[in-house]
Amino acid sequence: MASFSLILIRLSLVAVLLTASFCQLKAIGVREAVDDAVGEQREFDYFNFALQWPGTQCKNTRHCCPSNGCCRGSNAPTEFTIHGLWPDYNDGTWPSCCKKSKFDEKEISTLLDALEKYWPSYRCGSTSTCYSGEGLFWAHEWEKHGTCSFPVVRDEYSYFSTTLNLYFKYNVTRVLNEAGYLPSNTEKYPLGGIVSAIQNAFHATPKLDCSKGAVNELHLCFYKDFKPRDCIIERSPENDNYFSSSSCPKFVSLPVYMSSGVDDATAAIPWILENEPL
Ligand code: U2P
Repeated sequence: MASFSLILIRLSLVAVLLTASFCQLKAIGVREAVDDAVGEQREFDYFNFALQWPGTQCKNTRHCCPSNGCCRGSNAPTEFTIHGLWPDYNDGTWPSCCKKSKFDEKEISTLLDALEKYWPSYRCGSTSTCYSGEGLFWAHEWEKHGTCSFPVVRDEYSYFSTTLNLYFKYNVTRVLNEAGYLPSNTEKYPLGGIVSAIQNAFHATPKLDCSKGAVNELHLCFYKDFKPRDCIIERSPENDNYFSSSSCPKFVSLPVYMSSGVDDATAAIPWILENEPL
């Protein structure tokens, strides 16, 4: 009888030990699955190429520093510049911070001149990144969006060179200028006319965003093979249920860039604020 009880106790001990190790294994498995889920978001559906209009971006510049594109005086941008190439989903959402790939400026050293000119930041200070803490505007765009453009764009260099190539191939500023939409602080242009000019040139519908009636951003959209496609537009009754632009009225302005009065941004500027958030 005593030996029978001993066997029972031993069996229970083995059962307890087995259950404990099973639970431990399961816990590890769950943590790994969660980690995997963070790294592996569903593949994106299309590219949203976001361009910024400097005249609007620089209207409210209060802080200057060498890295702020608004503070370049006569060298400031006068054409649309790049905000980012964003892999998006058709349902209006987007993946972000997909692969743990820290931004490394050395990888794009040959592109830096072009990036300074065509992909400037319009803020002072650093911006949050997914993996490098605070960093450059480019670090933010690569880590948040670029890492999600896999498998079409596979590395940092390709992300920036592909985006620059798109920028040169689809020259939105030239199309608008040729259609008579020139930067002006007095004119208002029909939103429908601007959209039509882009549609005629690229055979796809862009999306515009405005700030206080001024064009702030213009987005072009592309299939994964970089053929133009329509952007996803939230239709609004104010715009005759036609051209979206969540934030644009029927008539919009394209403000002229106004220099912040600083020709040499490295000169003594009393209001440098390096940590202004994006
Ligand atoms: O539109 C406001 C901010 O939301 C982010 N955004 C918007 C649309 C989209 O398709 N993907 C996307 O990320 C942008 O954030 P950012 O890249 O500037 O961090 C945009 O500024």
